[in-house]
Amino acid sequence: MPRWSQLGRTGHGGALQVLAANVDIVCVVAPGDRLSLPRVEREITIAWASGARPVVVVTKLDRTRPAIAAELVRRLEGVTCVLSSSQTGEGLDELRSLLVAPVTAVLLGPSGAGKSTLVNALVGEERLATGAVRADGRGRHTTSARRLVALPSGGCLIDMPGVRTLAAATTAGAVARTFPEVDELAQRCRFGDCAHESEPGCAVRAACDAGALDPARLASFRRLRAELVPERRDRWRGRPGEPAPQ
Ligand SMILES: Nc1nc2c(ncn2[C@@H]2O[C@H](COP(=O)(O)OP(=O)(O)O)[C@@H](O)[C@H]2O)c(=O)[nH]1
Ligand SMILES: [Mg+2]
Ligand SMILES: [Zn+2]
Repeated sequence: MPRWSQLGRTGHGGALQVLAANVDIVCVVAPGDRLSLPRVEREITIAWASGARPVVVVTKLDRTRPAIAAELVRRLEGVTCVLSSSQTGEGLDELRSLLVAPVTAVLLGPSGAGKSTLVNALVGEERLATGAVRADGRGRHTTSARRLVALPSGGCLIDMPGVRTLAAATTAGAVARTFPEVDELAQRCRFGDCAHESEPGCAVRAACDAGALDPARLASFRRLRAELVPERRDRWRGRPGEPAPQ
C-alpha cells in the first residue's frame, strides 16, 4: 500500500528505518514508575514526524506518584494523555474509545514499559509474552518482533520491541508541533532564524527569563532541534578532499 504515514528512526549510516506504516496514532508509552519527560517529548516528535497523531499513554499508574503524573499532563498540555494501569484497569476504557475502527495505532516506548501487557489487557487474554523488569529497573527485550493485533474495540494495535537507540527521524515541523508554545514565541523573535541562544531580541529566552516558559521545555526543544537532518548529512561528507559517496 502507498504509505501515508510512516514511523521511522535513523538506523546505521544515517539511513531511515521504517518501523510501521499507515498508522493513525502513535501511542507514546511511558512507564509511570520511571517517567522520563525528555524521552516522552522525543517520542512525541517522532510521532508527529511520522504523519500520525501522538497519544501519550502512561502505564503502571498503580506505581506512579500522583504528582509526577500531574506534572506530565501539565507539561504536555495539548497532547492527549491517558493515565493507565493494566493491573487495576484504570484508563483502559479511555484507550478503547480511541482504538476503534478504522484506527490503527502503534505502541512506541522503552522495553519494560508494559506495552505487551497493555495489549493483553485490551484484548482480554494473554495474547503476547510479557517480561519482568530486571532488578536494575531496565526492561528485558521480551518482544522481539512487531505484531499487529485486532482489538475487540474495533481498532488495530501494533506491539513493538523497545527501541533501544532512538535517533529521532524528525523534522523541524515535527519539533514545532511538539513545542507549540516555543514555536509561537519564536514568531516574535527579532531574527527569523533565531536559535534562541544568545541573539538579541529573542522572545523565547525573554519568556523563559520572565517565568512564562518552562526552562525544561526549552531544553528539550533545543536538544531535538540539534538532532535535525543537517547533522545527519554531515556524516556523509567523508574526509576532506575525498568525494562524497554517491
Ligand atoms: N504494577 C504494574 N506492572 C505492570 C503493569 N503493566 C505491566 N507491568 C509489568 O511490567 C513488566 C514489563 O511488561 P511488558 O508488557 O513485558 O513490557 P514491554 O516490554 O513494554 O512489552 C512486566 O513484569 C509486567 O507485569 C501495570 O499496569 N502495573
Ligand atoms: Mg513487549
Ligand atoms: Zn529566539
